[in-house]
Amino acid sequence: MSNVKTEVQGQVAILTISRPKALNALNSETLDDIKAAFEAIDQKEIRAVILTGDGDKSFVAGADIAEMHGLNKEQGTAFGKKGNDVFRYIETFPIPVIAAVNGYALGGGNEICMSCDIRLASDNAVFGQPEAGLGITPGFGGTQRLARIVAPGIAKEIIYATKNIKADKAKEIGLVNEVYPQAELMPAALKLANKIAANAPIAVRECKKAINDGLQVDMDKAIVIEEEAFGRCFETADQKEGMGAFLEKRKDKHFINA
Ligand code: DAK
Repeated sequence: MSNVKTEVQGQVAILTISRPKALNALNSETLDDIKAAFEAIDQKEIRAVILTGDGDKSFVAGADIAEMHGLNKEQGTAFGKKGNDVFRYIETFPIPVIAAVNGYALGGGNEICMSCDIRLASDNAVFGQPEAGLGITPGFGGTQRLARIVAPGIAKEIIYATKNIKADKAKEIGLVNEVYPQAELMPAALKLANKIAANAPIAVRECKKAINDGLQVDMDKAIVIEEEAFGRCFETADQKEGMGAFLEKRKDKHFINA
């Protein structure tokens, strides 16, 4: 049985990591289940994905400490690679992914939400990288993504001092976009996902790729990435539809993902 539940609401897929006995901690099986759940998404129909955790206490309480405890160097490296592959798969998934962080997002939990495009949080969410206190470094991209999302000095304080931060502070430092009362988190995530889904899907995918790829290179190369993405949009029916609707003063637009 999978530790990830998938629900489809219109053009939005909701993936819920569900391993309640360990506060949704990521063991190898759950990492495989997350990858499988993303692979099963119908990329023609679905236009936005929401990733959340089961229950109202924890998004993901980290990588599974019980599983990691007895690993040797080779096994530790293999476990880290498995997690990194899954997280990179999410980061480069063509469709935008919103993390709805509904409680603890510690260690691998913070790292998986940082692989998503946008983070929304409930007011009980707690973010942190406790690894240094466990005798390890963050292993699923935490040292790299946190320092790119928030100021490097803030990332260093969170990682070196294993300083957990609450939702409001996470918003203040730009780690999350918005904070909601627990009951309002999923409605807000769905509202945002539907707003994304209403736009031209190929254009949205091109935006995701251009932003992600452009951040890895210098501005001259980044601008070329954008020019090429912009050009490709003119091969699509959706560009004709989007601009046609404006010129015809039509409110209803029918993007066909082509
Ligand atoms: N792993 C395994 N089990 C966990 C867990 C985790 N990360 N977090 C919680 N659980 C389990 C608890 O053991 C407990 O199980 P039972 O005792 O009931 O069997 C159950 O979930 C409920 O937890 P608590 O009783 O502790 O609940 P509390 O409300 O008292 O506390 C808490 C909630 C989230 C503050 C606490 O559970 C906690 O501190 N959990 C650990 C958080 C943590 O340190 N997470 C970071 C894990 S390290 C790498 C790749 C990846 C990583 C590192 C290296 N390479 C190999 C390169 C990533 C590392 C991490 O993520």
